[in-house]
Amino acid sequence: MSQPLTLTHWIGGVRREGPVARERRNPSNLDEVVAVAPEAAAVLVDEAVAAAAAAQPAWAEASPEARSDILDRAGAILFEEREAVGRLLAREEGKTLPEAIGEAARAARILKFFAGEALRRTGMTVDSVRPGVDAATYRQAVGVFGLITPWNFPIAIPAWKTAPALAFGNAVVLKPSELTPALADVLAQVLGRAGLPAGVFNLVQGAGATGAALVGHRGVQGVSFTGSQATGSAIAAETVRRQARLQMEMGGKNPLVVLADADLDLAVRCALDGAFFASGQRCTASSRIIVEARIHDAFLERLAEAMRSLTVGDALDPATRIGPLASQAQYDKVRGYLEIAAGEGAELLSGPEPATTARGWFQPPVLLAGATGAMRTSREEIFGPVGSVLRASDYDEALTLANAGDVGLSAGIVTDSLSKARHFQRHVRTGMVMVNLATAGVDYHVPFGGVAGSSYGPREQGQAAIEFYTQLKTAYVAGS
Ligand code: UN1
Repeated sequence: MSQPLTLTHWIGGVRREGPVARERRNPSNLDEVVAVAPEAAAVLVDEAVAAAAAAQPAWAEASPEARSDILDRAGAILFEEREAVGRLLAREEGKTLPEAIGEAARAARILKFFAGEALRRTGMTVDSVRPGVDAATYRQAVGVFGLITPWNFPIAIPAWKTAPALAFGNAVVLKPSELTPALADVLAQVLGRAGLPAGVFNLVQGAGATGAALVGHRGVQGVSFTGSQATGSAIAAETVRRQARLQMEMGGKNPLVVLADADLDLAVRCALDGAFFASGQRCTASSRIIVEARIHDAFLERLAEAMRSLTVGDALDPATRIGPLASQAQYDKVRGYLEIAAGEGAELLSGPEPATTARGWFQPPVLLAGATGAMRTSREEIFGPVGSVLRASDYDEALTLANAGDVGLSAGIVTDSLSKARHFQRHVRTGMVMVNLATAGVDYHVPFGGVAGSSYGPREQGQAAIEFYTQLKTAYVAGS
């Protein structure tokens, strides 16, 4: 067992302590304290925003090459140290070690991708309708961004919001989830070691009140948030009131459609990955598995059998395929939904009991067989290793079921039919669609986001990130 980390805020390049100490325990072993983090009061948020505002103009005026080099170095450092960072991530959040190392590597690659994007802050020239006049657009930095990030991707999501903000000349104040302070601290350290000027990136640790102080701060020109719909609504009200930019991602209820002509082994792999890996704690998780009636029973049997072979246990144990849930709140929520499912008439098929005696938030994977679209567990995000299995008489009904509900992040279809795959791709109501792939596990260099209640504002990641993190200026020049 390692010694607990004593964490701080980072303001203006300096470690700052805070009065409240919050313990974060390892969800695989509640006897282990991973980190102790402070809580930023509003006055510290003020200081962080002031530090960001002071540092931002020089950062925006720096050569894009300087911004690119720093992000590239940060990516290289993080990639080099991905195993140690992944270990810490597994202990702090509960992802299995390969998943955790994968996330650290992904965060590194995001930093490197945006190192390239820093050199591509392009505009366009337009023929003015007036002779003798040139018209052009420029992209400029916006100012200070407040970033509010969740615990389920504790370094990848902070990286994918921070990297484009910095690449395009903005400064950042990050408020990570209070459940994963140590991974946010890793990002702060890596950026500092890469040579980021003091104040360009600031970190305030804390829970909801710290986030609210940041979102409501008049010195913050834009807010990017990933988390729950309830918090998202409150953030939207506040940012619209003071006309700040806003980008939000608030989860999904993602369907994976399995058609009768599917390669069933592939379909089982997609369903296992989508529904259960990362303990189902992904906004892109396949929480609704919609199966064509002709193969429903055969598929369910194979899926249940494969699920029973997934070892549930300590995130650091190499045999583990499903780590713990991240917290007691998450555990209680998932258990509550399992009771609701039983009450609504679903049949609960459970995976193996945990292969450990340690105290942790272990939840075996569960399939909810005989689920219908009307059940709460088919409509509400559970955020745990739980997959509802719904029967559809044919493709058309499967598509109708897939499109039910008021969110639309990711969707998948497993089929050998090109025409049905193409139809699904065009008609499913989501921001991301996967053919013969799981709904979760996205690339780091293409746009990410959903429709309806899943997302708000411009897309995150890839080349689309420039929309949110820059503002356009249109210039007219008359000459002779
Ligand atoms: C993925 O599926 O690879 O919070 C990423 C989440 C998403 C990220 C999912 N914003 O789960």
